[in-house]
Amino acid sequence: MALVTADTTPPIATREHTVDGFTREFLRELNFGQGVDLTRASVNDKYLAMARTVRHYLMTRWIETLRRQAELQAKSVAYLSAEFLLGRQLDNALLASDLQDIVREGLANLGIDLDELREAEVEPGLGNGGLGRLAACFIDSLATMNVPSIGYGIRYEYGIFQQTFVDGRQVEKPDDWLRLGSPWEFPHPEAAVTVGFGGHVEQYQADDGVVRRRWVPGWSVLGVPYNYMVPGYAKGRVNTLRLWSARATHAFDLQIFNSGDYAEAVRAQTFAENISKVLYPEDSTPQGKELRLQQQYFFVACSIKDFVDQVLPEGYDLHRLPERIVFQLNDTHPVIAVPELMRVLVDEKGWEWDEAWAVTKQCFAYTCHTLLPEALEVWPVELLGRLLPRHLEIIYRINDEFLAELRETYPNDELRVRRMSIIAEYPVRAVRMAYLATVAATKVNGVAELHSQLLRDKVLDDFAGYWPDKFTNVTNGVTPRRFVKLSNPGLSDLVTEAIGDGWVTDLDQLSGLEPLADDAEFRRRFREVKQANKRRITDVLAARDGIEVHPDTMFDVMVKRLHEYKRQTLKLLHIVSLYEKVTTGKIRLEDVTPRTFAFGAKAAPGYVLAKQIIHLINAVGSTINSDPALEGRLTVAFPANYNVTLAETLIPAADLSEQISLAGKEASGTGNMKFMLNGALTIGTDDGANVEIRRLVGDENFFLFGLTEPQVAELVDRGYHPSAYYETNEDLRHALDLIASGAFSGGDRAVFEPVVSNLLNEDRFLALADFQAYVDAQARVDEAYADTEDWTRRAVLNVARGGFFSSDRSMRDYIDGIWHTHPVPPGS
Ligand code: HBZ
Repeated sequence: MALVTADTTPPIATREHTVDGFTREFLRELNFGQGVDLTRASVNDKYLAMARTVRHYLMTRWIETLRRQAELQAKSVAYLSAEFLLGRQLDNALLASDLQDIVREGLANLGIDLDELREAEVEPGLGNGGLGRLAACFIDSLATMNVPSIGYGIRYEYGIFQQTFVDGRQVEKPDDWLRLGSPWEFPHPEAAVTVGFGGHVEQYQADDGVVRRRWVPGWSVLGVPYNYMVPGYAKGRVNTLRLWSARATHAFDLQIFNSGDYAEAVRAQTFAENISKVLYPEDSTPQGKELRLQQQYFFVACSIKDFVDQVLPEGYDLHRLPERIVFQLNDTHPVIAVPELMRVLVDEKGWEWDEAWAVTKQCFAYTCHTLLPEALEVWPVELLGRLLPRHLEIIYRINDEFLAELRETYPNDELRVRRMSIIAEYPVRAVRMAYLATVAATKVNGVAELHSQLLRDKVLDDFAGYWPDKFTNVTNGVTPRRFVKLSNPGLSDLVTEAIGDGWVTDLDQLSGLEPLADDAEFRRRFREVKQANKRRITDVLAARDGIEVHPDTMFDVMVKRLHEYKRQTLKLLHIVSLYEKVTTGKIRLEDVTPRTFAFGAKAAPGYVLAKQIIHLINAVGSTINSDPALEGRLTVAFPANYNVTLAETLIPAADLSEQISLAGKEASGTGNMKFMLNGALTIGTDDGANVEIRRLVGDENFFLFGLTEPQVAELVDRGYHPSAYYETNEDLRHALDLIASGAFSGGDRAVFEPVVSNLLNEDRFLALADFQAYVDAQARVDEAYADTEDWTRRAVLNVARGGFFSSDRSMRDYIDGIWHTHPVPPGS
């Protein structure tokens, strides 16, 4: 990007920060941008015009940020992520530009309700879950903290699928999020870059007489950058998120056009554009795999080229690259960036291998987000070699040199050397992307203390033994702007009234609330806020899903992707057991704490068992919800299509946060942090960041249950037999029998047989083993909830002690321990 220097800086147009100023700009956008007048404008017209007006107000800061960065060339972070689960943009932009009141008033003067326009925004769902949302929180924090950074990812034309329920079963619909236009993006087709695929590698004699190798791609595509503003809170930087969209290259078209086959040329275009067409909601279909690797290479190749050719000043000495950039790899999805940078340096710039490797290995850091062996990416050599032949060669060489180095350290341990090979030999020869990332990175981090420990001790233990200093932890965090300030205005105002507004950018200040936990008046107002949030979600669920819930019940919420390891079935078994006991008169309805059991969960479309579990939750829900005796006492609410927007109203209404994964399986969790910061108490296992939540909030304010990770390991070693729990636990048996009897499927015993038999015979994640402990913990929840004042006190303490979980703190940890970058405010 060519940017002018300070001396020749032309003035940047500024906007008048007043109601009149806004109104003028808005009407101008409506008339000249949308081509309509106010009387004929649709809601979408008004939304688009308003969004464009609001972004104008951020423009000065954005341009200024870019100008300063071009001038100073400060070290930056490039956050490489295949997913950015942004959520709606408008509220965040209003907050960042301090326009909330002005816009509301300006629109109201024109007879327009801001809230109606807010509802018109379709959220960009460019991510699956925690990993993608984390990336969005991190770029928010980096901008707010004035850290020079750029996010690089993919502009999927279709984001995470829209979930609907048909007779209780999940049915996926394409997420056509761009249909009504996207006012937040800035396309730059003129800055498109070309990315090659396939072809072969050839040897040639370079001008200096040296024999070199180079890649001759078989086909190529264009990557068109779309820039998004990432506005920091208050007066911070406006950083950039650059998402790449794939187009056919002209050369590609032309070749086929020249052959006279028009239809083929159009097909080729579609073929190229397929690359950024859709976000993979899973990774289980083999024919989908190749496209996924194409996506991965596409966006990292575009990003590296962009950084080297466009962001760096002309003539920049790439030997100094590590002084200027660190590429943070968000899981293994962008790891192909490592051989790509090597290829650029060695093949394109003509560097010696050693020289290139020395620089490359200073430029990357790697974050791992999983512990599940099946989630660790491996790419068959056959596929990688076909799509990226030169990269495969480079990976082989990296591996050869790495193994040679290992053999020097472990001359008598060939087994260990082979275990650590980047290339797996079984079941097919394949590249282990996590190993490649670990070999190349300066640092490897897990996302919560326990996770990082287990990475060191189990998943990457050989590597941790070899490079003990490479491994570190950065516990995840969430942005308090979106997940408290914006999503919970009632709580925000109460907190600000009590301790001032410094907490929004310094979340540790929440500790100032601690004494107020003992203040009856503060507790009363805190409860009032929670109650108002419950009424708000009650209205949303009625309007959005036709679900009726009762705001005066305990809101017990479990929202996350549907996975066996997360154990939605455990919560379901508790509900079924309660239902069974109430309907058979074993317990009296009056003795049951009135609860709303809320679920939100999407299942990967190919994950059969997960989809059956969704069906079962809906079936149990419809039975319970249609029993008039239970009205207002027990309700199951499972709104379809849980997404960031729904999270923003559901989480602030929660009393109880369900974080019940099998210990040792959830890397961190970030929903758990959002609930805590919104004053919910957690029922949870000793897993992921729950461990740190419990330590901070105190044992007495956390409902812990279940096996610990070492106990799980031991039980599995001994041989786990779920049916033994069924046989010895009467409540569990009754619950499972009730499901198996067809009570929730109109008498049809076959429908949920696979779920029941999986639990009885397999139960990979030990739900039955933890059932009784979970039920006991729920009894402690009931008892605690009965004491309203004390419950509120604990809820306040959750907020007061949650400051650690700000993504600003996570960013501080990355900066200090991994990136070594420095803040640069836009106007400094
Ligand atoms: O990343 C999640 C972890 O499960 C969760 O514990 C953690 O808090 C969060 C942030 O660190 N992992 C994911 O969300 N993973 C994915 O979404 C994913 C997407 C595509 C894949 C593999 C995983 O190919």
